[in-house]
Amino acid sequence: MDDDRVTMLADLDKPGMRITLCRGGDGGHGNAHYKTSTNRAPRRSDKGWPGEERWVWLRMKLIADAGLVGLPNAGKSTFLSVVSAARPKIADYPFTTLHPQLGVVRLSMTEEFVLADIPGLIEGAHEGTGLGDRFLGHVERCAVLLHLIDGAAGDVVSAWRTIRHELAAYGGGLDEKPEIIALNKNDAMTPREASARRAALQKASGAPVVLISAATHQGVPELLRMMFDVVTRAREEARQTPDD
Ligand SMILES: Nc1nc2c(ncn2[C@@H]2O[C@H](COP(=O)(O)OP(=O)(O)OP(=O)(O)O)[C@@H](O)[C@H]2O)c(=O)[nH]1
Ligand SMILES: [Mg+2]
Repeated sequence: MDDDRVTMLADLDKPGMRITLCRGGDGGHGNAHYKTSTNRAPRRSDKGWPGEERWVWLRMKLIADAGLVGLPNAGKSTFLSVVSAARPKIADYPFTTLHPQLGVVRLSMTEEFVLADIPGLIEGAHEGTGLGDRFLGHVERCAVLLHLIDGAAGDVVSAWRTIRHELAAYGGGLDEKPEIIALNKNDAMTPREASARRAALQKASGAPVVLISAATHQGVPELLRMMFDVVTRAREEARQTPDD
């Protein structure tokens, strides 16, 4: 970004991309440059001219294939720790995760994708409540969002709506990204609670809801397969769209 923090100068989103932001100066010529057969010890030298200077703002966006979103305590970091070798901090209080974390999910020898875990969002995050929404930039480049909902924490529909609202308020196309909704902590719900909450969520979202338990791994392999399918499709589309 330019000094105004609004104008984008470049988006370096592919490996190896380069841009020139400032031209270097000219070091000038030393006296050896002016040496001739008749003037073998010239007194002349030139100073050259200075290089360009400017202020720019660098903003990092993690490049992950899939991103985890949800309220604090939904089990995002637990999920990441179960499906990858990443070892994020996990605890039963909100805002355990303070920084985004990446993990590589390996489904087979040839199938893998990168998953990003970000701090939890709460209502008003787009206005700075909680840790705010500044970490959402790290899931802007994801092909799919996994929206985790704590099934054991009461009103699952309002939990889902709160996050959807924050995604929309953040902008950046986050609310148009493919979303997979997973109701987590199945092990902590009675079967009756689980099916009622799942049905309510499906009705509210108009989309299928996967029932999982990050703790017992129940439903997790199937969910990873669903995520990988979306990632694969996005990769194929990216390959077919030539860069301009
Ligand atoms: N019973 C049960 N507990 C779970 C499950 N998944 C996570 N938990 C617990 O839920 C609590 C929160 O888990 P985290 O993974 O830290 O949640 P988070 O979404 O990363 O939370 P923040 O980083 O604060 O946004 C921890 O005590 C976990 O042990 C699950 O499937 N079943
Ligand atoms: Mg966490």
